[in-house]
Amino acid sequence: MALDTLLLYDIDKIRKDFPILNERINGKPLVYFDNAATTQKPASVILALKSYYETMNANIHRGIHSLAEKATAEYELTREKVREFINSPASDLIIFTRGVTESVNLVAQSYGRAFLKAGDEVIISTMEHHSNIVPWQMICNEKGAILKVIPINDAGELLMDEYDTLLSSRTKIVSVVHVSNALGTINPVKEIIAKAHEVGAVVMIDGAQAASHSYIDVQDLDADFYALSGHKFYGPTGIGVLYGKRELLDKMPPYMGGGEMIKEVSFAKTTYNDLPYKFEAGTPNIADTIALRKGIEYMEAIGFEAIAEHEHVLLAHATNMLTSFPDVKIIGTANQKVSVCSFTIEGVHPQDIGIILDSEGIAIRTGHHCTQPLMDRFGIPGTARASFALYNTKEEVDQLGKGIEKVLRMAK
Ligand code: 7TS
Repeated sequence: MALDTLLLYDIDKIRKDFPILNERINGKPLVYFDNAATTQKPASVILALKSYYETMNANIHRGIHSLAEKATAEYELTREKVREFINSPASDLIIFTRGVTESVNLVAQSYGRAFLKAGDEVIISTMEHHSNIVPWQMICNEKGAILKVIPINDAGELLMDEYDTLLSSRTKIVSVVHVSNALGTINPVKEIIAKAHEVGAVVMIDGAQAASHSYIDVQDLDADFYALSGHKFYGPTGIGVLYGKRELLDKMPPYMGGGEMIKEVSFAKTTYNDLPYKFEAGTPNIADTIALRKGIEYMEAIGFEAIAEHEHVLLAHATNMLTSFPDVKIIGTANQKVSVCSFTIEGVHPQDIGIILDSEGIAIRTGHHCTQPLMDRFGIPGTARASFALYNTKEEVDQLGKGIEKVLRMAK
């Protein structure tokens, strides 16, 4: 057992829960440091997918036969689990989507199209993922609304004074990321929300990177909308969440039309279904939704405090290791950050770093991380990014250090 994690949890036992960690890449044991892109899945999640198709595959909310009832009950159990996970006041405020991308598009296309007018303002930040930029550009262009951007400092922290000056009675929507995927910065979203509410704006939070590191409390934050991607917190791909306040979701028109989202259809008129089904047109992603519950339960069984502490040990160790190389520069040095280390190496293209590390079995992400405006802010084309999860070890971070030594030998 790794010494530093002894007090937190049995890391060797945890690693056995993730079958993929036994893989060898280019003849070396896999060191998976691309967790901000997607986390690996515990066996319980994989088993839930398999057993859904083997024992209960049926379309939900429709049949009265036993299989359909079983599948529907399991699907709705995940909604209740997500409700508990983010402390939503009710489970019908949990809408299943494909992920954060779809959740942001849903709010922009439904709320934005219905309520934005020419001259209104939407505020985002410099560190947004493209999925929290482009949907707002699209609806602002359509409506003649204006997109404003909160700047950041060199550490990768939002300039809150500048945010104050951007806010006005013209601000209708603020949409910001809770935790930056490229920098690791944890943003003061509670304060951002409170300030937006003072001018009467609604706030959407992109929680894609927050959910794997901590409990989320949408009521404490007072978030109007909160978006999640299941695959980033140990669940399957293709299933995400949009939480919204009831008074907002009630007055929003549907995003997509079709089966499931209606009460009654005639050629003259359609009446829409109640929440959350009004926003869940068509056959949903049943298997992945059911398996998502197992991912949340997995994190709960370990405990969020233990996970956060473990990841902080890794972050501190990696930060020390990276700063020991004079040619390595960490991009993103916020006071409050999660276990994401973005870095550049003087004179080496990030892609070459990724290729050389891959030859050592180490999986990291290189490039702009779907945050091109953020990369422009730092005047770089991209970074190499190592992001750590609950199953990573200090020994693996040491291997990254050896990999970087190899990069410096080969590419310089
Ligand atoms: N927002 C943030 C902060 C993200 O990190 C991502 C995905 C998304 C939104 C989009 O999530 P999706 O599930 O809808 O695709 N981020 C990354 C990443 O950092 N590397 O690959 C995907």
